[in-house]
Amino acid sequence: MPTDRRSFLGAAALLGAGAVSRAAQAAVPEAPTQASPLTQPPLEPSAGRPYNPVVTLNGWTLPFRMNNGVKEFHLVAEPVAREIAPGMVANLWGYNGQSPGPTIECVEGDRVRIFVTNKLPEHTTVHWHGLLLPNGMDGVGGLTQPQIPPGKTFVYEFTMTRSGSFMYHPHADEMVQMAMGMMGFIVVHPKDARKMKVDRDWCFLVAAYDIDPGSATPRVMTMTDFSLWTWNSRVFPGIDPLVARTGERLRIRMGNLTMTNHPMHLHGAVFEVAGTDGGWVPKSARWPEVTTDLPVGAIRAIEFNADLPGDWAFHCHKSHHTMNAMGHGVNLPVGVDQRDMLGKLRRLMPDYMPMGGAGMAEMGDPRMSMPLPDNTLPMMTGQGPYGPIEMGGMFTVLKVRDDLPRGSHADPGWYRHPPGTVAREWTGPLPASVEAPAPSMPATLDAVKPGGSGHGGHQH
Ligand SMILES: [Cu+2]
Repeated sequence: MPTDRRSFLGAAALLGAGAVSRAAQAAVPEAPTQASPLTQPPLEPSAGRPYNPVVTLNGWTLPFRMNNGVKEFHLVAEPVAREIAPGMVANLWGYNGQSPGPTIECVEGDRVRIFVTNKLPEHTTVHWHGLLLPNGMDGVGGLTQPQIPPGKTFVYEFTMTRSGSFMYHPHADEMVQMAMGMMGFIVVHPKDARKMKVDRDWCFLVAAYDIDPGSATPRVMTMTDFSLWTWNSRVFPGIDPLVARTGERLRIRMGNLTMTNHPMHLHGAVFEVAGTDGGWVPKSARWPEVTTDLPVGAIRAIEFNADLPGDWAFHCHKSHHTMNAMGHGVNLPVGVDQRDMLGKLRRLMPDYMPMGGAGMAEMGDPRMSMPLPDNTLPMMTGQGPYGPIEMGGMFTVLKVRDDLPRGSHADPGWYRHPPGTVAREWTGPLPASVEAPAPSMPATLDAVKPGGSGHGGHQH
């Protein structure tokens, strides 16, 4: 019987991404699902060549089974309920219980067979972004295969020809299916475990959702004005910290499936882009960075040494991407003294709370918290050891510690700064303010307007 199964699977694979018959269903591997939105411990390889497994930020890795030397995986495309951060759950589409789907992890040279069951209300496919594979396995609906109808299982089979960082997502009704959260990471480790070796290796995908406060389903037609900027479908303070031990070599692999770029900025370390979805970057072609742009539809794998202990911010540098559900139509009354209006407004709206006259920092203070609609998140939030962090969206903390147990991924809590090393109020004398000397340039300049009658050729 097992021989029959194996030979049938071989035949199914030769047919390409074809529907699996009922006889083959019996041989389809289990499709584990994940209930937790928290970062799961790395999945040590159960068979095949050894590797140092990745940690999927607020995610998990899909277990595989060996079948005659082929690594078999089973993805189930389905509607999921994803906790974006404590206090908000979104109705998304994903794989195996979560959005993003589980990370698929294997080794250069591995033969893989990936079963995809469609439990969505519409057809789908899976495209393996960045992998070099036979054209019929590329997962572009209509072009390289028929779409996978609801209720059907297709099988993809190919060889992982190169190591690196890749991703999977549908190539069928893409605008809807990616806006709903269908995506996952693929990590292919080098055959030689000594090559590109790091001590810790994280991965995540960047996605944007437009979910109205009080609702739970993304508006899939949105093109630019998203309300939630997520890493692995999580926002700060729901994004777990990245934990490392001083002296370790670290890698963070980031993929962008939003419709805009993200300048990713890391404090407390200098990194190099060591890989893209095109492969590893030769050492001679790298340069030092503290911010790197993560373009649309691309992956950047950054590497650095954790030299400095501390709690180091790691975030997108677009300040609107480190905010949660914003009302972009709100007028920010910086510089407006609202005190004299207060009496008049309170007569109309007894609960009216004037905010923003001195900036918006007070919105990060939980004592100033206003009632929010159900199932939404404060725009600026998070409490640190010294007060409100006033962030949201694409923000987390790299926690580097001298005393972290080797291999531990547990959150060590806030950094304890050595005495005398924290910025503090200056209580000594201050110099009297002096006026800067006036510039020596003439106060007025005679400007000559270009153009005029001599430029008859220009029509405006
Ligand atoms: Cu961004």
